[in-house]
Amino acid sequence: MTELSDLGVLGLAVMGANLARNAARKGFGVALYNRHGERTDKLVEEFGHEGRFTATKELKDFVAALSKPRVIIIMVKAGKPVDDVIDDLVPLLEADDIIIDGGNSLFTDTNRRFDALKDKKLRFIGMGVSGGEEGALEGPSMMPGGEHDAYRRIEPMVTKMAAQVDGTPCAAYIGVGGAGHYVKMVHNGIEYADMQLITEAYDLFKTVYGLGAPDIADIFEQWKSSDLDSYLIDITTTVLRKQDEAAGKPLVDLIVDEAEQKGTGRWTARNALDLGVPLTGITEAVYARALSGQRKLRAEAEKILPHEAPAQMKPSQADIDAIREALYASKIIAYAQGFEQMTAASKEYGWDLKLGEVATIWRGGCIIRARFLDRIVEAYAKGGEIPNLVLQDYFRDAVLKAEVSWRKVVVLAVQHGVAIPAFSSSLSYYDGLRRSRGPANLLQGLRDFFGAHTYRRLDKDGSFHTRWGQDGKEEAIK
Ligand code: NBP
Repeated sequence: MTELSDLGVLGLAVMGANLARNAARKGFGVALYNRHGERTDKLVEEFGHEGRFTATKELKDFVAALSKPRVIIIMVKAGKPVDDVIDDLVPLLEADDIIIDGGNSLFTDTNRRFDALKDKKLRFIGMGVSGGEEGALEGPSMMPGGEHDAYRRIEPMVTKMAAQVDGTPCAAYIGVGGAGHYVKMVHNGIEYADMQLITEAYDLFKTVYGLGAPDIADIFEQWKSSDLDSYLIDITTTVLRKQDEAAGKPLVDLIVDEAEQKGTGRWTARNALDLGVPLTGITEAVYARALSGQRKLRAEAEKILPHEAPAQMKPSQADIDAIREALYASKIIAYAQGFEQMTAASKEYGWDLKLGEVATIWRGGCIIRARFLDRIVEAYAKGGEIPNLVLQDYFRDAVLKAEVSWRKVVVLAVQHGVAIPAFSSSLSYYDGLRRSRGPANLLQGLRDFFGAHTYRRLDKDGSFHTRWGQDGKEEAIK
């Protein structure tokens, strides 16, 4: 009789196949199943020598190949496929078996599945997995949410499979229900902002200074030894350097300028609206992708609304440094907003998120891994509530240091007609944040004028309404 497997992986496209290989390489026996069996065959054919795999073609054989209580990771397309797979699995499972959804599911779907499976005495873990194809194989960042004792059972496996930074695994229990998928969603939102900021810096070098991709790659290379050092900055240099040999041009110049999105950025922005958290950086990044998708409209608009190309000059080192500082300050804002959103969500949904641990497990394996995350870990290690990271010493000093450059770069872009929604909205947010008295007093007056919505006063307690269109007298509202 073949030995039972420690783990089942269902769904063997890029992520599932690589997670299965990761687990097998770490010594776990892995049962494999995919709806279309060809993927299973291919995996075993190419990588079967890497560990102890049990390939199955029927779901009942897959379940029977697992030691009890069973642990199954499903890695299928988010949405209905996850529900379909769970519906097929449930009749074959027994009390206390664990289903882990490792895909990018919407956290509210995870909450729903968690409750439904709890009623059936099954354990459900919604686990965010970040790191893409390579991370899944070499060690991703893993964000599991569900019942804590269910997590305890998978902890030895998950912490072994995860990336390790300074001996610490990039996996930690996040919270009940959909907490793990929520944190992964915000991770992806931050990833949207990070990438948008990189493309805005690229556009400034390209459009204002007329640099070609290889020269811009050299600048990003320089930045790898700065506070900006991160996986995304690193791969930016590689993408910019890639030549299309046949065309004799940088590949990036041949790629269509339409960004696609699978939804996690949009979900993050939508949830921030629900929570009332100002999430300008990530939201602008989502809108920028939407505008990029209107390619035909943009081509039409360019003809009707022509813009003179800026006179291009070579950037000085000071110009390059200014863009780096503007990028860094805007990045701080995007992270501060994302962490503020998780703080609000933790209260709203009763999760008790440990944000220092979240920053810790994002230091390796995941797409936003960066030197910068150590600073966030340090800020949370001091203890106490952090209403906004920008007010913490390190980040305050960094934005203050960058402020002059940040303004200069935003002005430069505006003067030259280069769209920099993430740079400029981050600066506007910063300017709004650091003023104890903003202009919403007028807004409240207007709301009271047309809708009798009332306002509060600085000099008196209570709510008030002015009879603007009648006798102009103010009345106190009980
Ligand atoms: P995909 O998201 O492309 O999904 C393909 C897999 O889903 C295949 O195994 C496919 O089976 C299976 N599937 C579908 Br589609 N409908 C199914 C159904 N009704 N029943 C059973 N299986 C079904 O795969 P992926 O890119 O590996 O991503 C998997 C998950 O991980 C997704 O949620 C994704 O968002 C998330 N994720 C992806 C990345 C990344 O870098 N790609 C990173 C982090 C997280 P088939 O072969 O039979 O069609």
